[in-house]
Amino acid sequence: MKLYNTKRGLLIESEGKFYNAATARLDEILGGGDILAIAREAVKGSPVDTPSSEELLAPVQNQEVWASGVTYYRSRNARIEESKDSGGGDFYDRVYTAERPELFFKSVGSRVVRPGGSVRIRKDSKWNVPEPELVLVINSDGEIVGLTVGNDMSSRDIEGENPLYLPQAKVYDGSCAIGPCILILEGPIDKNSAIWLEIQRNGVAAFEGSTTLRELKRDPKELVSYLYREMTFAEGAMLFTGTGIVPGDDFTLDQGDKVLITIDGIGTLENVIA
Ligand code: DO4
Ligand code: MG
Repeated sequence: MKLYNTKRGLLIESEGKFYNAATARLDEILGGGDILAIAREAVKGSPVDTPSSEELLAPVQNQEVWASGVTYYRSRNARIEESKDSGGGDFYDRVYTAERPELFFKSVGSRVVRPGGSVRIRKDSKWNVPEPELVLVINSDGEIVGLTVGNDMSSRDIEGENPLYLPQAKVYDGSCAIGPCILILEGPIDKNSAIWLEIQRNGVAAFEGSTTLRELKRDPKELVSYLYREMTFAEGAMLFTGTGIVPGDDFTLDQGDKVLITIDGIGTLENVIA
């Protein structure tokens, strides 16, 4: 079952049909509710109209959005390459092999871009990529109760100039998109799931790549345990798990590019570069 946040409120999708969720707020569901029980109850009702793409909102309310970094070998290598002139590369190898993961703050819920909305490139950056990532939906008890798709927009030139510039490379208006829905977990995460990235320019594929969750070096539960180690999240949290797909060093995003990120079993997050 999947949960959609829409202009009509929360909807549950089951076997292609949509149902109203009795509890209207994700904050309540992730802050002490039982997402699976709420979904099971919802599908006992009568089906409602399928939401149009214009009705979709990002499946996040007051949750903080955090991100993990350098959790795939491809990400380690790309960062080492982009920071070779600043001497920052060693940091990335060290965090890739360290016990403690890299975690950074990405967005407040209100800044997250909706599915179909526009993500942005910073005006003071010349080298930009989308980062297609599995996003963990975590309740206030630190349990992973769902999965969604995220785009961790990143300015590679700013990040490569100095590792201390990471927050500026990663956190700005329009840098974080999540959606289209939350896959409600009813069992373990399927490590065979693939993540696909397609970037279209003028309607033609300018970049295509894929990876699978088998390439993710860290256990999602381990990432969550570090995030929740010294912080409470009364309304739950969202945690990006890192990117395993980075376009070649000669690629940068352009205005008007369309970014499509698909994760098996969840769906496709589509955004245009403003
Ligand atoms: O360390 C820099 C950011 C890493 C990141 O966002 C990723 O690996 O996905
Ligand atoms: Mg990332």
